[in-house]
Amino acid sequence: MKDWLRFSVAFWHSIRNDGSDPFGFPTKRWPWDAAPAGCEDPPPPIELAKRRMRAVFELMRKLGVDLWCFHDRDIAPRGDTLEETNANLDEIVEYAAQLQEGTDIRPLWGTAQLFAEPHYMHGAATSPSVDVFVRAAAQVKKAMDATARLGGENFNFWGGREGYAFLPTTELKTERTHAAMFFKMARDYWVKDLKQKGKPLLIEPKPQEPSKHQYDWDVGTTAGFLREFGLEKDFKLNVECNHATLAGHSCSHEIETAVAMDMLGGLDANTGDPQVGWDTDQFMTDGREAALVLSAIVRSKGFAPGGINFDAKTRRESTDVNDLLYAHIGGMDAMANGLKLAAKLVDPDGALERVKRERYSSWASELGAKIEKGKATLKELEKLALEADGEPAVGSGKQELADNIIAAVVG
Ligand code: XLS
Ligand code: NI
Ligand code: NI
Repeated sequence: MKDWLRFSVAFWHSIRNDGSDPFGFPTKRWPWDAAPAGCEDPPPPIELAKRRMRAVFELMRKLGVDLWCFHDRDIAPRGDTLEETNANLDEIVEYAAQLQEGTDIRPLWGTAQLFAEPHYMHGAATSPSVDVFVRAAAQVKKAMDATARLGGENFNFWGGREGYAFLPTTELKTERTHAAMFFKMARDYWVKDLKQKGKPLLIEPKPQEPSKHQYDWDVGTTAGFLREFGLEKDFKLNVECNHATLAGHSCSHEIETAVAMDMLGGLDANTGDPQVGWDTDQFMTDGREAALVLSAIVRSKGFAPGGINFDAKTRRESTDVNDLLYAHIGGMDAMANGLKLAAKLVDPDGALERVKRERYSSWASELGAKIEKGKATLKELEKLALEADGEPAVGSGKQELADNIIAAVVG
């Protein structure tokens, strides 16, 4: 199970989530953010950053999880200049490297936070300002250095503002091309300069939020984009369940699509709320959802060196530090149960696979193989159709039977 369920803790949701939302102030006061006992003033930002780093390592130790994910800006404080910001990041990365020493802990992935600063308001790689593009490139280079230094298994791109807020003033073709050039430079740096070949770069599709439209809308769109610009060999996709539902898909749909295109690189395991229209990033606890998500992953034989990142947060009203433990334990249990059920669902001798095989059984013929190999012609098939008696043979979809089989396994 450990090999299949390569869990990762998200630094931003676990350590930096203060419970604030667009309508409310912070609700959570974490012990690692408070001033130490007997001390009025909070410690200087770099010391606070180290306390937070110790806190995430303590959380990982307690959970028995040895992978973590971070944005450059959640782990280290900004300075007054880019140089100072970089120096802060270097100091924290070295500190994290020390904490990692002698353990199996390493990042599943690092990423650059290219969406929070005011200068990224129009986007980063897709900003109309070339100066902003340059700043974003510098930030990605540094975040890649940090990820490689810590032995990260992947580097992820999630571009919350890489899209548009207002189409009439947007040069869509220009912006998409700029994004592709940005990814090319990042790929070259990761593969050639940092020699990280074999550690896939990831793109995490999301349809919108915070931008009105993101160019990497969903798996299919992003895979098409990568192929359009010849980037499909070096990038894989990090599917996030809540992003799938925002795009009008199920999480299993996104995983199955990525698997079909041989592009599954990882999972941001979370779930949304059917009554709330945004990325609520809740821990996935629904057994059926977990089983279907895991079946898609098992069918694809897993995704190492990718993993399952808990890109999920405790709710605004959950203010105890123990809630973080309950949340991760629940999330891990749901995945573990899901894996057991998935093993039954995908069993080649199991009832569901039998239904599936039966649906496609007519293709297990000489003619089927010929068509699949691209060796048949329309003329030849027309001749066959004219020769055939009556209507073409087509069987029942057996969906009710399949529903019952799934219900019997998943409960
Ligand atoms: C936001 C994304 C983000 C990425 C990392 O919706 O899920 O958390 O995973 O930037
Ligand atoms: Ni995510
Ligand atoms: Ni998200």
